[in-house]
Amino acid sequence: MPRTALRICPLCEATCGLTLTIEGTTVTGARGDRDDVFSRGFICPKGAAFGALDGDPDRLRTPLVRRDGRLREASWEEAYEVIAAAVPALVREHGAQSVGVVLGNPNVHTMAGALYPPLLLKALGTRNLFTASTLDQMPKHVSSGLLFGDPFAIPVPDLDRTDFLLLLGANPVESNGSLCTAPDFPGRLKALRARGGTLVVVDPRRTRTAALADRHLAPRPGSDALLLAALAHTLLAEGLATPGTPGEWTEGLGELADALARFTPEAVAPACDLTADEIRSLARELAAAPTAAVYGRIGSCTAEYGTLASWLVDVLNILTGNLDRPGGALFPLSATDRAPRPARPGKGFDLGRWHSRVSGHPEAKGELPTAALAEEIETPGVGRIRALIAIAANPVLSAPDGRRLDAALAGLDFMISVDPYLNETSRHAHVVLPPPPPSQSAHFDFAFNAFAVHNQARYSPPAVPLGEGRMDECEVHARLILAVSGLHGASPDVLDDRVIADTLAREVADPHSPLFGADPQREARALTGSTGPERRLDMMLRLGPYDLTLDELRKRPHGIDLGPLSPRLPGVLKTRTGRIELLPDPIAAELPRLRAALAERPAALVLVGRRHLRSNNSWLHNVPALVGGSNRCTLHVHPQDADRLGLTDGGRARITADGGSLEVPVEITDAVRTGVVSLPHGWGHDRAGSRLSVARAVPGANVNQLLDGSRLDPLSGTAVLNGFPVELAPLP
Ligand SMILES: Nc1nc2c(c(=O)[nH]1)N[C@H]1C(S)=C(S)[C@@H](COP(=O)(O)OP(=O)(O)OC[C@H]3O[C@@H](n4cnc5c(=O)[nH]c(N)nc54)[C@H](O)[C@@H]3O)O[C@H]1N2
Ligand SMILES: Nc1nc2c(c(=O)[nH]1)N[C@H]1C(S)=C(S)[C@@H](COP(=O)(O)OP(=O)(O)OC[C@H]3O[C@@H](n4cnc5c(=O)[nH]c(N)nc54)[C@H](O)[C@@H]3O)O[C@H]1N2
Ligand code: SF4
Ligand SMILES: [Mo]
Repeated sequence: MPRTALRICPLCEATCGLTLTIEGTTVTGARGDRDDVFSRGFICPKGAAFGALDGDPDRLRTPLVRRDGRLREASWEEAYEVIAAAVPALVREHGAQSVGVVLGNPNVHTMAGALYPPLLLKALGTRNLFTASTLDQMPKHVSSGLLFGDPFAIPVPDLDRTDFLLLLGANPVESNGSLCTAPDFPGRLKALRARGGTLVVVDPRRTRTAALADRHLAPRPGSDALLLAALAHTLLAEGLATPGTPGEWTEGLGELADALARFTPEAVAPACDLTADEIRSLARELAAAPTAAVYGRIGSCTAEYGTLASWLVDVLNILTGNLDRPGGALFPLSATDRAPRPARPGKGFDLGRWHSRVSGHPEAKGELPTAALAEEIETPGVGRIRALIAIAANPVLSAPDGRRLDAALAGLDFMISVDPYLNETSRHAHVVLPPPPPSQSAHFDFAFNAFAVHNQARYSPPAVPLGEGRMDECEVHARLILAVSGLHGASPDVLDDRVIADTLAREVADPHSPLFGADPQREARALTGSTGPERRLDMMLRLGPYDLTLDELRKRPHGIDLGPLSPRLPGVLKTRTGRIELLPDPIAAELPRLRAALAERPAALVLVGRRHLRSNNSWLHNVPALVGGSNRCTLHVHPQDADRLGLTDGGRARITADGGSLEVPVEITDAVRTGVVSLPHGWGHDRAGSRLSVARAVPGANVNQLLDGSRLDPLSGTAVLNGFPVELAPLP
C-alpha cells in the first residue's frame, strides 16, 4: 500500500511543502501540500520530479576512495581513515591555510549545510573559504553589512501587501524567487496586480516575469546602479524623499544628495539606454505609491557595480519611507533567529580584514572570491592551497574559467567532495562522501526562513528511513570534522553536545536571554530530538523569538504560521553608531568609479544569463523529466543582431570573451533586447570521468568558460556573470 509523507522541497528558495507518495522505500510521486501554512499546495515541475531525482540511479550509494589513481567504492570507515591520515598531516606540514573549503548552493537547502560548516571552518582554522555567495548574493550581504551592521539583515519585499513592486534583475516566474522566499511567487505577483498594485520589471530580457508586469524596462545590462542612482537623485532633487520612521534611525541623509548629484536622469540615460523621462516618471510613481518595495537580484548583483546597486535598492526603500513598514521592505524574523535584544550599538561590519594571497582580494563576510580559487591552488608559495574540501559545490561549472579550475583541482595533493554525484568537480576528489537522497533526510529551512515574506516554521522528519549503508548528511559532516581535527573515531554527538553546552553557557549568562539565570545542564537535558542536529534545532527554537519547541513543530506537520512581517527597527541594527549608516565610507569610495562609467562607451554586444523553470544551476540535468523541450542550452539572439552578424535560427555560432570561446546553437528571439545575448549556466557536462548518464547525452556548453575570473565587483569579490562583452560569429 502506498503511503504519504510530508517533505519541504529542498530544490529552490521557495521551500514548498510537498506530499510525497511512497511505495516501500521509493518515492513514486510528489504533489503540493494543500494544508501547508506557507505554500498552500503550490508546486513546480522540479518539486513534482522529486521522486525521479531522489531515485536517480546515478546517485552514489557508497563513499569513493582514490586508489592507484582511480576512484573505487569504499566503506565509510575506510573513507574517513584516508581523510584522517591525510588532512591533519598536511596541516602539520604546511599550515592551516593549505586547506581550502568550497561551500556550494545546496548547503542552504540542507540541515547539515547550516549546522556543520561553521564547525568545520573553526576546526581547520583556514581563511581560504570560497562559496557560491561570491557568484551570487555577496553584494547584498556587503550592502546590508554596511547599512545595518549585519550582513544577514536583508529586507525582503512585503509581496503580499505592497502596492508597488520595482523588481530588477530577477525572474521569479522561472527561479521562484531568491532572497525573497515566497512559494508561488508568480501567484503572488498576479495577486498584487489583482488588488490594484503595480509591478515594474527591469530586465534586458522580456522574461515571463516581465510579461506579468504593468511596465517592462529593458535597459542595457550592467546599468542598474546608474538607473537606481538616478531614481534616488530624482527623489532628492524633487523633494520626494520622505524617509518617515526609518529616517529617524538614519545617519548620512544630508550627505546623500551631494554624493548622487552627478547621477541625473539625463546623465545616466545614455548608459542605461532609457530616456530621462522614463527614469523620472518611475521615480515619481515610486514616491507616489502608498507603499512600495524595490527588489534587485541576480541580474543586479552579479554585475560590475553589484554592491552599489544592492545598496541603492535599500537607499530607495529608505528614501521612500518604505523600509521596515508593512507593504514596503521588511526584515523577517525567523523561528531560529535569536530572540530580539534591546537596541544598542553593535560591532559594525568590516571589509578586507584579510586579503587573498595571490591577487590581494579583500575578504568579505569571511570569504574570498570563488573566481580566485584556481590561482590560490596553482600559484606556488607559502599558504598555497594543497587540499580542498568541497561540500555541495560544482565550481568547475558554476565559477569562471572552469577549464583552469579543472586543471588546478587535478593538481591538488588531496581533495574531498561531499556530493551525491560524481560530476565535473567531484571527479577530482580523493574521497567522495555521498549524502543520502533527500527523502531520507530531515529538513528545516535555517537559511530561507530568514528571507521569507511571511514568518512561519515547518519541520520535515525523514520521509523514508535511512537506506542500508547510508549515512545521514549531518553525520557525514560531523565525522568529516572529527577526521580533519585528529578526532577520527569519536562520536559525532561530541560536536553537537559541545555546541549546545557552549551556547547554553552564554545564554544563561545573558540578562536579555529567555534563559538568563537558568541551569545550563538542566536546559540541555530538557532538549528533545533523537539526533544531535534535532537537539540543536530544538535549542535554537527555544532560544528564538517565538518560544517554540521541536515537539510543537512535530505536532503541526503542515507548519506553524508566525504572522506577517512586522517592523524591527532599531533592534536589527548592529552598526557601531546603532543607526542606519546610509553613506558608508566603502560605498562613498566606490561612487567615483560609477561616475566614471557615465563617460564609458558601452560594448556593442554583452552577455547575460537566464534560468529555466526545470533547471537548477548545474545539477538537475540528469533527471530526464527536467531536461529537453525549451530547457536547452541555446544562445538567445535578437533578430536585428542575428541579421547584422549573419546568424540563423538553429544554426551555430562561436562566442568569444576574456576567458575563451564556445560553440553554441543559436535561437533567434526578440525576448532579448538588441546588443544582448543570453546563455544559461550550469551546462557543459562533457568531461570524462563523471557519472551523469542523462546529462552527458545533452551536455550543453559552459557559459562560465567565457570568463577568466578577473571581472569582479570589487567590494564584494563577486564575479561579474552578467553584462560582460562578447564577440559573436556564425559557424558553418
Ligand atoms: N554564469 C553564471 N554562473 C552562475 C550563476 C549564473 O546566474 N550565471 N549563478 C550562480 C549562483 S546564483 C549559484 S548559487 C551558483 C551555484 O553553484 P554551486 O554552488 O556550485 O551549486 P550547483 O551548481 O547547484 O551544484 C551543487 C552541487 O551540490 C550537489 N548536491 C546536490 N544536493 C546535495 C545535497 O543534498 N548535499 C550535498 N552535499 N551535495 C548536494 C550537486 O550534486 C552539485 O555537485 O552558480 C553560480 N554560477
Ligand atoms: N528554475 C531555477 N530556479 C532557480 C535556480 C535555477 O538555476 N533554476 N537557481 C536558484 C538560485 S541559486 C538563485 S540565486 C535564484 C536566482 O533567481 P533570480 O535572481 O530570479 O535569477 P534569474 O532567473 O537568473 O534572473 C536574473 C534576471 O536578470 C536579468 N539580467 C541580467 N543582467 C541584468 C542587468 O544588468 N540588469 C537587470 N536589471 N537585469 C539583468 C536576466 O535577464 C534574468 O532574467 O534562482 C534560484 N532558483
Ligand atoms: S518552487 Fe522550488 S521549492 Fe517549490 S516545488 Fe518548485 S523547486 Fe520545489
Ligand atoms: Mo544562487
